[in-house]
Amino acid sequence: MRIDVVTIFPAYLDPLREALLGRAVERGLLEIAVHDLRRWTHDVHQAVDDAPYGGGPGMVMRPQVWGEALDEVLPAGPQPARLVVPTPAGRPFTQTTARAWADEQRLVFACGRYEGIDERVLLDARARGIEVDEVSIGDYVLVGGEVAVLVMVEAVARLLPGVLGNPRSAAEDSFSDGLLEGPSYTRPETWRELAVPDVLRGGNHAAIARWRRDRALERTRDRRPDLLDALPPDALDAADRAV
Ligand code: 6GU
Repeated sequence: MRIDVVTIFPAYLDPLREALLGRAVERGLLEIAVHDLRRWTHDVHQAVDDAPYGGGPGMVMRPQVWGEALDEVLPAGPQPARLVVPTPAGRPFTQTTARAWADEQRLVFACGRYEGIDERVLLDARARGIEVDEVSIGDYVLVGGEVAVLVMVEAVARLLPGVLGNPRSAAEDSFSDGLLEGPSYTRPETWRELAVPDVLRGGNHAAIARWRRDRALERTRDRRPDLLDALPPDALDAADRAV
């Protein structure tokens, strides 16, 4: 997969070169290019924003600059990229979104600052056949899209083949079965007088699976009852319902 990010703060995306993602880039599993939006300005002040039509607070990012940037960064032709625009006014980004994007060849992220990007930039991209997703990473407001891009790229990249050491980590994590993951333990058996649950130390794999499922159900009911309500009707069996 290739990922392009256009931003006025390229250094904000430096963490994409660290740790798991950095290793994925080094191993050629993922290609990341970060572009400074100001490259596509023409005036001495390298202005990227202007006052909003209709008045109001804040500034809007100018269409000409974004238009030229996307003309260059979005590949034209047979294998189109998906354009992602992070915004608190977007559709929710979820694990389902991450899984869908992990199948793409190319993702281009357009980071807005201020009050957002002139709407015509997105209309123009869509008119040229590009799929545009405006997405939010949660119900709070960030200063710009950069941190949201870090979140989304990490969520997508760990799903790419070979990025995680053990593919079961992605297959079995929270949300894969619609539930939150329960607690985990490692050695020592007792720490500060707290013991690891007995069932995890016995070798009864069916009992361990049942215990984990029960803890996941309890935790989901406590912290995210909305997830239980959203499960398909056949997701819980009689044993699950007894928890
Ligand atoms: Cl994707 N962008 C910004 N600027 N703020 C957000 C967000 C995105 N998601 C939640 N808040």
